[in-house]
Amino acid sequence: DSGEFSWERYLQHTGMKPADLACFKQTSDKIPLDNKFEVSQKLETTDARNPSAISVATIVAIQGPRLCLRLDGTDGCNDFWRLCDSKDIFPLGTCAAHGGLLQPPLGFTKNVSTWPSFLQRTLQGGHHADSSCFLQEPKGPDENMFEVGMKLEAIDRKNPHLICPATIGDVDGDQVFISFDGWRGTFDYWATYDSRDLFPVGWCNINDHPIQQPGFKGENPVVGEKLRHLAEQSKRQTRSVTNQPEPKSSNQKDIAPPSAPTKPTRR
Ligand code: MLZ
Repeated sequence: DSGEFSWERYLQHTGMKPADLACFKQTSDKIPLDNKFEVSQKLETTDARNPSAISVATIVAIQGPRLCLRLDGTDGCNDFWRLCDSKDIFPLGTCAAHGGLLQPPLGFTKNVSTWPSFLQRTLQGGHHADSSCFLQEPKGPDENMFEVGMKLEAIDRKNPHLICPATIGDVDGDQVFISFDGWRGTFDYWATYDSRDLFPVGWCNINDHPIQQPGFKGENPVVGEKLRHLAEQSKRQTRSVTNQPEPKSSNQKDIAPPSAPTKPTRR
């Protein structure tokens, strides 16, 4: 159940600070991105698994400013997400206008020799996303300003439809280690500081995109101590004010601590 996560309470409970908007290659944490795309529209995109090739894709789902794309001629096992202000999506015709050829995608389900006729048919069917839908990608910061311990929202690359609360676990040059709160390292990864997969705290809320609850696994020793203290404190206050039995553990959901900051290994 992702609807009830509150950054405000969570930051208060954990005593940790969000990374500033200036750290991110995202436009705003106050103004939503204007996603004018619609499901079933077609566009050109770099193939997520073969980034040197440009192919035709159809928008199969939309979540806030994010588009779920399926390369035409593939079976839907390799759908991928792009922001509506991604530099990797283009109006149909862009490739040809630059003298390029649209490539058959990895995982093309038909014989490659049929690609030219398939392409012709696919371009005739369906409606094309108008060029006015495509937004300029933000410039992003010139240098890595993230610091260990800063909170953010990040795409779970193993479940790329999900955006989850995370913490900067390590910084190494232009790389940041994204550690998902409460998942004991299972989903953590290194990213460049200007990755489009990283968002400032509050981005999901402002952009009408669901955000996941932190997990319940693992424990950060420092933050954990602080959490226990806060939890004890609020329990005592609740009991002395209301003289009621201990609050139910549902409160604890908001204060799942981040996973242990074990030194990550780079892959
Ligand atoms: N269904 C999965 C989702 C985990 C998502 C974690 N994101 C950091 C699970 O429960 O394992």
